[in-house]
Order: sequence, then structure tokens, then C-alpha cells
Amino acid sequence: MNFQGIYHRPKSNYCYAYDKDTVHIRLRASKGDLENVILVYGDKYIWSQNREIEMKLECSDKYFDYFIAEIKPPYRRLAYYFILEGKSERYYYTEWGFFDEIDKDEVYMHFFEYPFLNKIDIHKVSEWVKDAVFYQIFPERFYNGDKFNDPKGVEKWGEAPKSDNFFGGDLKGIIDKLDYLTDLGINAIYLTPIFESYSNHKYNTKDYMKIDPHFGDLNTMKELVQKCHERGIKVVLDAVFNHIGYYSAQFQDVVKKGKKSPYYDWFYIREWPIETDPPNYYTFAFAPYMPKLNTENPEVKEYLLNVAKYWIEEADIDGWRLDVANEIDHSFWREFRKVVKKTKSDAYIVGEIWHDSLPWLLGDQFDAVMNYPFTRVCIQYFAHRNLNNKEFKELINETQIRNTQQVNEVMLNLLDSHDTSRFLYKAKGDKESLKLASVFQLTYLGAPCIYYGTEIGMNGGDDPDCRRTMEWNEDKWNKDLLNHYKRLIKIRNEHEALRRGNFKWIEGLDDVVGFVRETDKEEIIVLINNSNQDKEIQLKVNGTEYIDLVKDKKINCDRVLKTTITKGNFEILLNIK
Ligand code: ARE
Ligand code: CA
Repeated sequence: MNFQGIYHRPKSNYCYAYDKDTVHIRLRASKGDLENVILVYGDKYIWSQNREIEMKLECSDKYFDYFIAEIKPPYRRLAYYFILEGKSERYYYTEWGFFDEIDKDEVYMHFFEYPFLNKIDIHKVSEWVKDAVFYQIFPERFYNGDKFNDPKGVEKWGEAPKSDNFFGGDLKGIIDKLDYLTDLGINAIYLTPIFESYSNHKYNTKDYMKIDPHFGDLNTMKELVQKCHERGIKVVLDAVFNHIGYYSAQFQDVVKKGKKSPYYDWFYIREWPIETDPPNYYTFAFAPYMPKLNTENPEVKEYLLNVAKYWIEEADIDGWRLDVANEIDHSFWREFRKVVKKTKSDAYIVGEIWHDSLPWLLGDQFDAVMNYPFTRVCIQYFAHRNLNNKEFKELINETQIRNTQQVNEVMLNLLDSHDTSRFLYKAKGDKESLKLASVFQLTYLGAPCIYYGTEIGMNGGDDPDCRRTMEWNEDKWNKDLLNHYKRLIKIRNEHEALRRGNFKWIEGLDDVVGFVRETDKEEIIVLINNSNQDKEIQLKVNGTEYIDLVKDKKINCDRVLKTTITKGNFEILLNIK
């Protein structure tokens, strides 16, 4: 047995409360090393009543197998250890390592523990996100609904985006295009920043309490949210709290008065007087126009927490996306969560972190993050095609294991964003790759988020090229792609299994990616052929009748499903139980 490969740790992604009654226990082992894992568990105060349960293989990645068990401890306390069975060996694995036997008198010293299921500590995520299909909008580039509020010198819609040019898009533009969004089928939007700021992206905020005049005003914002809500669309805004804008009243006061400014400690000024080239104060990256805020300062904290509360109360927004979330102190985010959830209990809090994010996702900070690890794996497999089917599944599994199940259920899964080149660009314009990647995105665990224009085949390289104006000339739309998106979103919206069902890969399919999403009522099989050959498939299944949800036709089968998936194609099959 490879002891070095074995890992477990309580109160982490390896042992966590899923809900108020349930604890999930995971164990990692070298791939193929263990034949069987038994969890021995009980209440440490009546250990004599302990029980054993066989753990299930949850998934594997390149080097490891992960086993899982779900336990409902009757007295909310859980003590446990593992019995590991290899091909010819058997060991006890406890908090103190590996043993041939456990001395009964010493058993208490060995336990791993989830000491008590305290309800208040359980990571409760925003429920509605499980049913959400998000649409991300960069407001300056979506639609110009009000020519009177345009900035000076706007360029013609359709010209090339630059880091500092304007096209006049605004909030009224989004209101005007709500029919388009409803028709597409999405039910949540995430807007990049909309507060007063001189840039086109507005990540350098001048005033958090004011809608940028080129985008509208408080009333336009209220109208937008109200009209969205009437259509069942939730609205999430961008919280840019890591830094403020150079021209904010607070920073300007410091620029003018230096140490005498009451805002001096709001920032990290390294030297006085202030210089911008290079900045002698901390900023976002090295951008002088984005001075970093000292969120440890109680005044700054109070100010920003009020902003967070204000827009929920005033405009009724449904959540916040947190810019540069990983560079702000945890203590700030803990208070932020309390304030936000107290104001709206099911508000979605989604951090912008591109890396492993577990420390923010254990219940006291965010609900989820923008799932860039998911993006990366999808790009490698569907756009660059430099992973085989097995590697793709292993990497997706790796992203799942990083977090708890409730987090995976509300991750914001994206293929591209305003910070990346578009998926289609990465796929060198290959629309079929985008179709397959979007099938995966729209049938997988977590909330899909579509970057505006991706659904009609918009292209674009890195920022600023990925922020082109939305194409409204329907003749230029890729209608086939748009219909594909509409159909898939509709399928997701109509079938709970795709939103809330379990997720399980189908093994042995060779070059086809296959998985099952399942609830008590429905079983949905998704098959994706990303190879360059047609594939014949024979699958042992539970049902006798399936409905092909894409072609809308019935398939009869006698517990063996036979189908040919042509290259670059996919099937979504429903079995109603
Ligand atoms: C501008 C220019 C760019 C230029 C950049 C260089 O437009 O062409 O490359 O300056 O300084 C906002 C604007 C950007 C602007 C930027 C700076 O939208 O257009 O870029 O301000 O003025 C990291 C951070 C992550 C951050 C990305 C961009 O961790 O938080 O970098 N994303 C947010 C927003 C951005 C926004 C800001 C932050 C600032 O979503 O839109 O930019 O408010 C790896 C790293 C990640 C890294 C990622 C991307 O994966 O590990 O940490 O993200 O790459 O670089
Ligand atoms: Ca306008």
C-alpha cells in the first residue's frame, strides 16, 4: 500500500457538512492502490454503537482515487477512522497514521472528528443559482439605448474596441434588449461595473453610490432590475472593492492633503508626495489609476459594506461578483457575507479567483467563484484539443475535488469573459468546438455563464478585443449556433436533473464523453463526441424508453442503448422514471 498517497483532513474539502444533517467524508489514495475503503464511524460518547460503511469511489484524477461516504450522525457528532484494503493488505488509518490493529482502550486517541454539526457554520449557498443560466454583459458594449447620455466622441457601433474608446452602451440598452435575453432563455445577468468612473470598463470607481451618468441613473437601474424580476431574471453586480479610482474624492483628498487627509490611512501610501509613474502607493497590479484600498481600516470597511447593502436595498439586486477577491483580507469578506446575507438571505456571492479557492469557500465568505479552472480544462479539450477523453475527465474531477459539493453546485462556469480572448478565438473560429463545449457547460454541475455575443458566434482576442460591440444585425448572426444555445438552455430549464441532479461519468466509452445527471424522477444521459471519428456506442442502461431531447424523438431499448454519435456531435437522452 502506498501510504504516502493517502490523505484525509477533517473540516476541509475532505470532511465537511453538506447540510444540517449530513457530513461528507472523502479519502484520497494512490490510483488503483485500494480495493476497498471502509469508514468506521460513530459518536465518541457511545462508541460501542459504532458502524461501518463501505465508501464509494467518487472519482479519479491523474494520480489519485477519491472515495466518499455520506453520513448522518444522529447526535450531530462524528468520530471516525478508516479501514483500507489493498490487494493483500489491510490497515487502519487514523489521525495518527497506519496501524495493523487498534487497541480498544486507545481507540479514542485515534479518531478523526467532525466534532459537532453546528448549523450556523454550515455552508449554505444561494439556492436559486442552481436553476440559473447566467449572461454576462459588459454594458458599454451591449446596446446603446439612450443616445442622449453618450460620452463625447463615441465611435460608430462595430468599430474596433480600444482600451479607452467608447460606443455608448448603457442600462437602457439592456432594458431594450430584455426580449432578446428572454428569448435566449437565460434567467440571470451579471453586469461588469456600472458605477461612476471615467473608463469604459469602470473598474476604477469614482463614486460607488452613483450609477455612471453614461450608463443611466438610479432610476434606470431600478427599472432594469424591476423589469428583469418581472421576467424571472436575477441581477448580479460587480463589487470592485480591492481598489478605488484615482479620481475618487477619497484618493484626491490624499493627493492634495497628504498625511493631513482623513483618508490617508484608507490607502497604502509608501512614500510622500504621491507619484504615479511608477506609483509609490499600492494599486491593482501596477495600474496607478487604481489605488488599493486598505480594507483593514474600519472606516473603509464600513464604507464598502454600506455600498454592498445599499444596492441590494435600493435597487433590489440579487448578488455580487467580487473583483480581485483574493487580494482582499478574509476578515473583510467574513463581514461582507454577514451584511449581504442579512440584507438578502439568498443573495449570490461569487468571487473572482482564478485559482484554487477553498479558503474562501468553506461557508464564511463566498458561495462560489468564477470557475476559471473549468474554463481552462474546456479550452484544452474542446478548443485546443490537446487532451484525450481520459485526461479531460481527470482534470474535471480534479476541479470537483478541490471543493465541497454545495460549492460545485453553484459554481459560475464560464467558457470566456471580458478578461479572456473568446472561446471561439481560442478554437480558431471552429464553431463545432464551441457547440460541444457549450453542451458540456450547459449540462454540467454548476451555473453556466454565457459571455454576451458568444451565442451568436462573436469572436475576439485578448482584452480589449474581447469587448467588441454586440452584433445586432441579425444577418451577421450565426443562427445555427444561436438556435443551438436556445435549444440547450431550454433543455436545461425544462429538466431538473440537469440543474440539480447528481453527476456521474459513464465509464468505458472510449473516445466519447458520457455522463449521467440524475434525480429521483429523471435520468439524463449526455454523450459528447469530441473526436474526429463517428462512434458506435452500446450502453447498459436502466430504462427501456428514452427521449432524445435534441432531436425530440423516442428511442426504445431493451436495457441496452445502441447509438452512433457522429464526430463533433452529441446526444442528450432522457429517461423518465
Ligand atoms: C488594462 C488593459 C489590458 C492590460 C492591463 C495591464 O486593458 O490590456 O493587459 O491593463 O495592466 C480592469 C480592466 C482591464 C484593465 C485593468 C487594469 O477591465 O481592461 O487592463 O483593469 O487597468 C488577474 C487578477 C484578476 C483580474 C485580472 C485582469 O487576479 O482579478 O488579472 N480581473 C479583474 C477584472 C478585470 C479588471 C480588474 C480585475 C481590475 O475582471 O476586468 O481589469 O479591476 C492568471 C492569473 C490571474 C489573472 C489572470 C488574468 O490566471 O493567475 O490572477 O487575473 O491570469 O490576467
Ligand atoms: Ca448611450
